[in-house]
This record gives sequence, C-alpha cells and structure tokens, in this order.
Amino acid sequence: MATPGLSTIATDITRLDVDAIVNAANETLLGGGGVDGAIHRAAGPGLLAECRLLGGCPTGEARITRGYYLKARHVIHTVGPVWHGGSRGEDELLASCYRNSLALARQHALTSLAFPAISTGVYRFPLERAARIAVRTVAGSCSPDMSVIFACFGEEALAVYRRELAALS
Ligand code: AR6
Repeated sequence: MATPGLSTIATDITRLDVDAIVNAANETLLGGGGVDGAIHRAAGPGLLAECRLLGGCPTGEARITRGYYLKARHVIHTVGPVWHGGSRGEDELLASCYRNSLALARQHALTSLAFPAISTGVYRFPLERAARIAVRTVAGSCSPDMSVIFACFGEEALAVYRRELAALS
C-alpha cells in the first residue's frame, strides 16, 4: 500500500488543479525549455514579470509566485542540480529542492502540491535515482495534511515512481 498523501500520475503538470505546482527552473528564474517552458506558456506573461522581481534562485533552493492563468494557485520554482556523475553533491542538492519546496508550501499554508521529476530532463539526472530521492525525501518531510502528486511525463517515468512509492511501505 502506498503512503497516504503521496500519489503519482502521468500528466502534463500544467493541467493540475492544486494549491501549487513545482517548476524545475534554472538559476535565473526567467524561463527555459521543458517543464519550465510549459509552465510559463500556460501561466502567461504575468508569471515572468513576477519572476523578474525575484532576482534568481540558487541551486537547491525554492521561490514562490502566483499561478496566473494556471489552475494551480501558486508556482514553486526550484532549481535542481545539473548531473555531473554524482560526485558533486547532486543527490543532496536534489533532496534540498524537495525539502525547500515543501517548506515554502507549509509557510503559505498550501496543502496540495505537484512535483515534476526535477533535473531528469535537460539536467540529465538519472531518472530512477532521482525518483528514489524525490519519493523518500517527500515521504520524510511532508506534513500529514499535505497531498503530493508526482506528475510524470510519460508511462516510463510513471512506472519508476510507482515502484518507488510501493517500496516505501
Ligand atoms: N509536465 C510534467 N513533466 C514535464 C513536462 C510537463 N509539461 N514537461 C517536461 N516534463 P526538464 P530539468 C518532465 O528538462 O532537467 C529548463 O530549460 C521531463 O520529462 O524540464 O530540471 C529549465 O529552464 C523531465 O522528466 O527540467 C532549466 O534550464 C522533467 O520534467 C532546465 O530545463 C524535468 O525535465 C532544467 O532541467
């Protein structure tokens, strides 16, 4: 049985009606490709305008904005590590992305949250390793009243996340 509050689905994260979706951004917070591009396209120009006021975000940290035209009320922007083989603190930095995003959600009293597979696209973090860190970090640091969706882009990622969620119990 999966841990209460944690689930995974295959979906475009921009379609989710939750308190906040998490964006896999870069340190400029000024947009990019992948999920970042999709979120900015769906949210509209107000998101970029607010991001410009934030002055960037270091790797492993997180910042919050409104959701604009998204169904999600907020976007939590976090910056995952670029994969360099695993010896440059990538695991810990990735875990920090999840912990800091959850901490921001708590500070803003948000209880429903969706994460993409941070760093596993352009930043090349191996998917299985990233999914294990994601699921274990969220299971260890989310509040009992939070519901967290791991939004997978495709069936392959979904299978990986399902395995990791099943391994928790
Ligand atoms: N919904 C859910 N997941 C998605 C979506 C979507 N609409 N689109 C892509 N993914 P990536 P990163 C998945 O490359 O590796 C950007 O240019 C994708 O399949 O978006 O953290 C930023 O500006 C993959 O599993 O993010 C940064 O420069 C996951 O999202 C850089 O890319 C993350 O892939 C960040 O790279």
